[in-house]
Amino acid sequence: MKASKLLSQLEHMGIDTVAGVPDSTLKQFCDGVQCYQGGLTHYVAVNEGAAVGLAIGSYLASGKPACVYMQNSGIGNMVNPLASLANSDVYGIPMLFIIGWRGEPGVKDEPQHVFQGKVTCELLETLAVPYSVIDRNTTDEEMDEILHEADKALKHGDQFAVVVKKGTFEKEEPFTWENGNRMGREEALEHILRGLPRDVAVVSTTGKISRELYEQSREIYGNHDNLFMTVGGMGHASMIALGIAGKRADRKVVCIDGDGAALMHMGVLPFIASQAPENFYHIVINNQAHESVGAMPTGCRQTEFSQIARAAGYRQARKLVSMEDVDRIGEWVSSQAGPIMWEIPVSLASRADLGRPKESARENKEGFMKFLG
Ligand SMILES: Cc1ncc(C[n+]2csc(CCOP(=O)(O)OP(=O)(O)O)c2C)c(N)n1
Repeated sequence: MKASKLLSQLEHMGIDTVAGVPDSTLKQFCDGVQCYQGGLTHYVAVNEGAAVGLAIGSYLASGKPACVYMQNSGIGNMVNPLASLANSDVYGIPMLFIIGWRGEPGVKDEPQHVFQGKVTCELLETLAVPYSVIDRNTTDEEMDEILHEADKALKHGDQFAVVVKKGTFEKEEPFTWENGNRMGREEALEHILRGLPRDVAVVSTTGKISRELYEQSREIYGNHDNLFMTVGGMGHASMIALGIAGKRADRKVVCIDGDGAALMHMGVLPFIASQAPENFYHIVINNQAHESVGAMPTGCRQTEFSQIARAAGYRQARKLVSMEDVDRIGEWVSSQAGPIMWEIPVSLASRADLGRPKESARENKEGFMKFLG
């Protein structure tokens, strides 16, 4: 199936807005939205609940339903505005969901996708969202039939979901862009790890940042026991780090976040500042993109995380643009009290042969808890 064709079919159904958070299963769809020449308004939202909010507002203003796309892990973020606002027992706001299905039962996937994948269809049923599942064998006629059903639901003020299996969308012209930064992300992470004292606990965000830190930790330290990888729960790494820092005043805790993840639940920044944990350090690796799932730009490329952290009340916040400064992070962690944020602008590159954690998530949890002692 071609994303460009689906998008023009959506437009013919009267949909005028597309909002969502990118996903690797939907990479071609996301590229298609970026390159689409038609009349759709597109927002890359900060989280999936925000995308539902945009869809509601857009409908109120135009009377036209919106399409909301996401990875199935984003269903959790959208439940509240869907169940408490859009559902037909409340306002009855029509919208069409395009949901990438990671962790489909029977298909090997990473641990964070297994349970979410198992309950994806049940969750939609519980949320009273009728759905159809599509894959690479779905024919044009079948898709027309699905969109006909979707159209009926939308006309009725209801929602409808299309659940998309891996490999459904054909490769088309990919959307490419540059952010203008020169420092490589993995190189910056390597330099951070080399500089940090060995007893520092590191909590890393969802996506390739964790995978790169995993490989670099094993390379540099010979193990990765100091690393807790927030493999799912995107946007929650800093609260996990704060939870550790609050319990363990004897440990310094460094959260290594992504810009997309930091944007997802940004209210945590003033919260961290108000807790004022002296042993907490926050590094935001900023490539202005959701690089891990296909490098789609975030909807807020202009964001200066260090300025926001300063305004939120962090003790210090700085943007580090040279590797010499990145090399000093370890020294600053040792000598200066947190909360401190360092924002590091990096390029969009990543390694094609980047590995994934070899141990189970539980084994990694146990290794980390043993490290904390
Ligand atoms: C709630 C939720 N929505 C979407 C995803 C899919 N996802 C995994 S990593 C990622 C991108 C993370 O972007 P960023 O934090 O900027 O890090 P980068 O990949 O650019 O290094 C996305 C969108 C997810 N895991 N969870």
